[in-house]
Amino acid sequence: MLDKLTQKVSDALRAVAGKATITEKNIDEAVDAIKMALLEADVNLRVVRRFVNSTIEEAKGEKVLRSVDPGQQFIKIVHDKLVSFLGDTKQDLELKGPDTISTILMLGLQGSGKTTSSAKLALRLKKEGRKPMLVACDLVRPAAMEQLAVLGTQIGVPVFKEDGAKDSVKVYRDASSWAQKNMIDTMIIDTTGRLQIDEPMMAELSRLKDAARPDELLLVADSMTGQSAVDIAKTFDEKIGLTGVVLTKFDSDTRGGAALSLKTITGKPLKFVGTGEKPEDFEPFYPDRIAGRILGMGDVVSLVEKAQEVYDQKEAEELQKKMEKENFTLEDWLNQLKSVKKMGSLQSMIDMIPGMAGQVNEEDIDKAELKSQEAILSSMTKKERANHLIIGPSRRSRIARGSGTSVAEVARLLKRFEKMRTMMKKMSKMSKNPKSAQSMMARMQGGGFF
Ligand SMILES: Nc1nc2c(ncn2[C@@H]2O[C@H](COP(=O)(O)OP(=O)(O)O)[C@@H](O)[C@H]2O)c(=O)[nH]1
Ligand SMILES: [Mg+2]
Repeated sequence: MLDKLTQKVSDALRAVAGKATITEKNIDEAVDAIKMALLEADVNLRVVRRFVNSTIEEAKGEKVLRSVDPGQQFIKIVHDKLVSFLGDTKQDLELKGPDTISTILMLGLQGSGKTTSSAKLALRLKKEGRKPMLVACDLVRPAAMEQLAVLGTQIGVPVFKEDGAKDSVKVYRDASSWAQKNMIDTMIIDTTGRLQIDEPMMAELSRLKDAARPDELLLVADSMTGQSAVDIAKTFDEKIGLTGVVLTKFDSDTRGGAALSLKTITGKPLKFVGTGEKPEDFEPFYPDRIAGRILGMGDVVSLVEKAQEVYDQKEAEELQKKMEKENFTLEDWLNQLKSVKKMGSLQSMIDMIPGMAGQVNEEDIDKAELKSQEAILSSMTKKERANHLIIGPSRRSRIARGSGTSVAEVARLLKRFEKMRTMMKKMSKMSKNPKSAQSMMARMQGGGFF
């Protein structure tokens, strides 16, 4: 994902990263290299220009050139610019509450990934506790209805289709009454696409939009098509109106031109990315995470800074020693859980770790699980936390009762703890530096070890 772009941008940044002083010339050179990288990535020219001008202006300000660590400051500026071009923050769907039916219209050209994305979105909403249904309004190709039906069965979401139907508005209306009878709260409508934008398609989609009055109009666009994805989004927005974009095949997009240009050119947020062919391969679009990935270095510095607010250096060193000696205890684990909570969202932690950004989503981390872990650990006595080996069956059942969990959960936590200790030992051998030990800890937290 975005490999080519990352390579070029991180090369450019590396040239200034460690410098004790940087000159205007250094900045010009770095910005120039990034500009070339963006152009090669098929980023829209207007976007590139804007990026270059604003970065240079800010980077040449007093703050950077005179700062203690100008290289880092410069990287931060580039990072923040990228985030802003990618759309600043994650944009959620705006759906109604579960007592009213929300409607999502999926639009896009043939082959862009509409049908696949409809199913992916349905699966995601289902996991969030909604009751979605899929509506087959691509009436042009009979195979399209069948494809949706197969996907629906696969993910356990009902699919409404009318074989031989000619009018998508009628299909929508029938689906809508079926939805009401069946306590559905979200209708996801898969629509007709053509190889190219044409009037009949737009007219049909317009009619469907007027009938369905959707809460979300999502354009599904193929990221591999670069600028043409952006042009298509622009046209759809002008003709039909969009609330957001789903960028598919992001797994194969090495360049990132569409992702970087979309928001600036169309004004519409990227809401999701498709990252593979399976129904699970679908993620919300996090601008900061993507920016971090493009920079290719993870924001180790701010991770450390953030961690530093909570941990003082001594504590970190002690922790490191403990990890080395393998006497990391349950007590330490509990402290760790508490301090991660203090540090803010897990996601922001995960995203700052090099190599982890984008690989672990906060959604993948079971927050309830973290809570129950904390409950279990808190229900132990200090003595038990200092030495987990004394926790036999009767202690286990007392802890389970005290924490409102089960003996099996307590046993699982202890097992995990053993595994963690082994992992930690390995990791601490890899790095003798307490700061990186902290990031390892966070990494394990993100990786579901805690
Ligand atoms: N690698 C990858 N393939 C995708 C993704 N989304 C869709 N596809 C594939 O793209 C092709 C077209 O998808 P489809 O949903 O049928 O497109 P539609 O014509 O717009 O409905 C299929 O082979 C999908 O498996 C994605 O995010 N990543
Ligand atoms: Mg389709």
